[in-house]
Amino acid sequence: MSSRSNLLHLNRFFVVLLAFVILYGCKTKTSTEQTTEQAIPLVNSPAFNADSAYYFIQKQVDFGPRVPNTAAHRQCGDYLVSTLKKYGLEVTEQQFIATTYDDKKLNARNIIGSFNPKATKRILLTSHWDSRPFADQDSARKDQPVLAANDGASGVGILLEIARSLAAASTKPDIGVDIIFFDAEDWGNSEVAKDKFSGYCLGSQHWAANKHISGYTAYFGIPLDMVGAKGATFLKEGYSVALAEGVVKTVWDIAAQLGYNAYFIDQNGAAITDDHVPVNEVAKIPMIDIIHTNPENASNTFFKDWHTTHDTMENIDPKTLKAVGQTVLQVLFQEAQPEVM
Ligand code: AHN
Ligand code: ZN
Repeated sequence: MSSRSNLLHLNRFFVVLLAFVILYGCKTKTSTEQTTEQAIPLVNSPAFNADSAYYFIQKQVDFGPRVPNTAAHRQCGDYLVSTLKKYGLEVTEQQFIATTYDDKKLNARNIIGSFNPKATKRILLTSHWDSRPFADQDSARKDQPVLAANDGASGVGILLEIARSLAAASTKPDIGVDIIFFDAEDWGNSEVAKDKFSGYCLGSQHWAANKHISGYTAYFGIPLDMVGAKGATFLKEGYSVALAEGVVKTVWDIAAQLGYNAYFIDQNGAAITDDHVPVNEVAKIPMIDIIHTNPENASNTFFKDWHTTHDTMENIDPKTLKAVGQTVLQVLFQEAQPEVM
């Protein structure tokens, strides 16, 4: 070997050594960052009362299916308005006529309750409160309405309990919270309806185009959809990850820190057309969906009794309500903290 090639080899040795030092340096830095991240302290938040949330679900189900243009729907809507008022939230009712994919006109009502209405930093929490008019996934009674204990009432029940618990908190979080119960979410039909939402999400589409306060915005938003089934799994929903990945990470990290990682699965799931999509696209508010979906190889996309007459109270598990309710409550109290840089 010539002395010139020896020199080259020596150079190469130093290049490799340098690369190793840099890589090792970076790796150490990464693991330090991860350690710091896990150490973000959870601030005190009230204990979420899952039995109370369960009671709020039962109350809705007791009206019967809350199908638009029925007495049960009107009565349940009135109950939601009076309950939000009872807990001191400022309530706005947004009445509108929704046109369904099969050209029916619905007397629809979005119900909005605001906690701390003057605060500038606001979090938007939503659920749909209507029941599906037809149990098309049922093996037998396909034209019956759905009782919608999970697909509707569960999210509303958790949000009513969050309203109650904000009102009762000894130290109120210094943040604004808007709870919207969207109407007419579930009159969809992905086989027949030709529009981009397959007939779903009529209330959220209306609100996104006609916000209850002009110029309204929020730091971010979260709908809760089918959040009460036993053993529910919440995968990271596709549109949420595409449109608001940082919010997904915040929420799933907090859930994991609270010990709810068996519910909030660290895995990407299907993209679901839901109330967060119009709010993201039209109202331009980053919004993620907490929705029960199963891994792609499972036999159902959603919970077992989805859009059947078996979507009843028997499937509602207070343990699931606790995991979701405590996580969302913790998110609110975390966001109320002043930023530490
Ligand atoms: C679709 O099936 C396309 N979206 C489901 C939205 C939904 C229905 N959420 C509750 N029920
Ligand atoms: Zn549904």
